[in-house]
This record gives sequence, structure tokens and C-alpha cells, in this order.
Amino acid sequence: MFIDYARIKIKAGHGGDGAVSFRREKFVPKGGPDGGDGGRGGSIIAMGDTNANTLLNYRYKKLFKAESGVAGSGNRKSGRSGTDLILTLPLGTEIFEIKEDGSKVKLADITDHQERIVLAKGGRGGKGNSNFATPTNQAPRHATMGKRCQEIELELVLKLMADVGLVGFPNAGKSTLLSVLSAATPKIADYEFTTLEPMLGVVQVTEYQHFVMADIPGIIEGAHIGKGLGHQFLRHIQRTSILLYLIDIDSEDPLEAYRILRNELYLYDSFMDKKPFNIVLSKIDTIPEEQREAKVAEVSRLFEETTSQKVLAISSVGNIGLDALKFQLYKQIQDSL
Ligand SMILES: Nc1nc2c(ncn2[C@@H]2O[C@H](COP(=O)(O)OP(=O)(O)OP(=O)(O)O)[C@@H](O)[C@H]2O)c(=O)[nH]1
Ligand SMILES: [Mg+2]
Repeated sequence: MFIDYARIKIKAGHGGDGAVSFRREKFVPKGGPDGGDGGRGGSIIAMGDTNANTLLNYRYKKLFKAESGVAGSGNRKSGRSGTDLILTLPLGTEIFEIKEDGSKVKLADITDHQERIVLAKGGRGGKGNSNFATPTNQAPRHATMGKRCQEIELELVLKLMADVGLVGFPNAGKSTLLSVLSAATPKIADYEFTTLEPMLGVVQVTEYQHFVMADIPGIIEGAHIGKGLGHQFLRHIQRTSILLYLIDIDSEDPLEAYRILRNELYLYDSFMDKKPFNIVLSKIDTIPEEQREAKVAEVSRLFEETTSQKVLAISSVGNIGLDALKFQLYKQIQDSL
């Protein structure tokens, strides 16, 4: 199950208390203080992991606690430190602390594999009484307590990390395109809203060059007010370097389709409008071969005249124009870096 939002609580481990203890040895009637220090509590650490791709682990379990430090003991023995608790998170997870008044503070944005960020530091261990002996007080009877840690409430929001985001009406052929350009195996079908959750695929351009493409559910007019599946998945293409508007060449009004899509993205986040993008006509194999060239030219001209944007035409099923598309996308990503 693809989960991209979770609320959890975390609690770092308490510090172990310092010990009050005195040496008791045979033939040493009055031994000095020998209480050891408490161990440090375990911290809660967030770590990015490319192999994770959902927040499912945080959906049902709600409290994540690190181990507390062990108290010190006699003979200057320090308590053991608590083990850290590592929360593995998919790349693209933003972590917010929810304060008591409900306000949110961003703590981290996990973008790299193995990247670690301490979310809650374990409590310091207390000092044992052996630390407090002075020439005037050779038998201190006090030690300090380990630091106690409070629960912290967090919000985890996953925004998938991809280079290219696919945008299109339902049935435009987005998932099919991802399936032919990458090893991903999204569900494909001849009805609207086949895709219900985002999926990533790695597109290999050459042996050493690749990029990541994100397929999201189709968008329809009014998505920003909740029509269709709404805009809830748009955040997964919010951070892509470029966008790809995929438009069925056989749609009634391809230019209008593009305008609607673009407007929905703009209404969701005006910044999306500033990203470099491509307009790609899909399913050109559905046009009989003898009319294809003319039709592609006609629709392309329409776009070029009104948007001064060049369009590409492809067929995922007929394997037309896919290499050109791949290279163009790769180049555009490089240019946008
Ligand atoms: N002839 C032809 N059919 C295609 C092509 N690409 C996709 N299709 C078909 O179009 C239908 C929809 O394809 P999908 O890839 O599921 O479309 P989608 O854009 O992901 O749709 P949603 O997930 O519902 O938004 C399927 O029946 C595909 O087989 C193509 O290049 N040529
Ligand atoms: Mg799909």
C-alpha cells in the first residue's frame, strides 16, 4: 500500500541516573564515593533509504521510543547507553514537528540515501556521586538525575523524488509510457483512473545515464476543487525538474486539454507553472498511417502557434518517437540543473 502521510510520536531515551555509592572494602573502613554516571539515552534518528517507497511503516504504529540509558552503579561503573532508534524513510520525506499550539516546524527533508538526521537527542546521563568529592566534602551524598525526554509529535509527508513528472488526463497513456520506458510495471487499462497511486520508474538513457520518471493518477478539470482524484497526488511531481504533458492526439481538443491541465497545476501551486515542460502527443499509432503525418503536423502547428512550444509525437504501443523523447527529456533535465 502506498502511504504518503503519517503522524507519529517519538520519544528519545531518558538519561540513566547517576549513582550514590561508597566503597566498602575490607580493611578500608571509610571508602570514598564511587557512584558511577548514568548512560546516555538513545536518540531517534531519521535515515533516508532508496529502497523504501512508502510511509506504510508509520501508518499503524504510532509511538517510536528509543531505549533509555541505564543508571550508574558502585565501583564507578557507568550505566550502558540506550540504543538509538533509526526510522528509515523514503527519499523525499519531509518531517515536521507539530507544536502544542498546532503550529508546524520543519525539522528535515530527507533527500539522500543513508542521510541521517537526529530528530530527538537522547537524554544526558546523570553524574554519579564520585564526581562531586571535594577536599571539604569527601563523602558527597548526591548524584544528578539523567535528563528526561518528552514525546514529540511529528508529521511525515512524502513527496516522491523524480526528475520528470507525467501529467495528463485519465487514459492519456501515462502508465503505458512509463512501462515502455522503464522496468516499472504500472497497471494499465482502457478506463479512466486506472492509476490510483503514484509510481516511479528509472529510465535508462545510455549505460551510464538515467533519470527517474513519476506516473501519477490522471487529472481532470476541477481537480483543484477535488474533482476526480483531486490534486492530492500533485505533490509527488511538485519537486520534479521538468514536467511532461501527455495528450492523446485523438482527443477532441488537444490544445484545450493542455490548457486545462496546465491551469490545474497552476491552481495547485503557481510555482509548477515555472518548470520547464514538454508537450507530447500520445497514441499516434491510432491514426491510420497515411493520415498520420498530416495529423501530427496539424496538431503540432496548433500548439506551436499558440504556445510557441514544440511538441513531440509518440506511440508507446507502436514504439514511435520513444528514443527521441528519452534523449530530449534527459537533455532538459541536465539543462535545468
Ligand atoms: N493504441 C495505443 N493505445 C495506447 C497507447 N498508450 C496507451 N494506450 C492504451 O490507452 C489506455 C490507457 O492507458 P494507460 O497507460 O492506462 O493510461 P493512463 O494515462 O495511465 O490512465 P489513468 O491511469 O487512468 O490516468 C490503455 O488501454 C492502453 O493500452 C498507445 O501508444 N497506442
Ligand atoms: Mg495510469
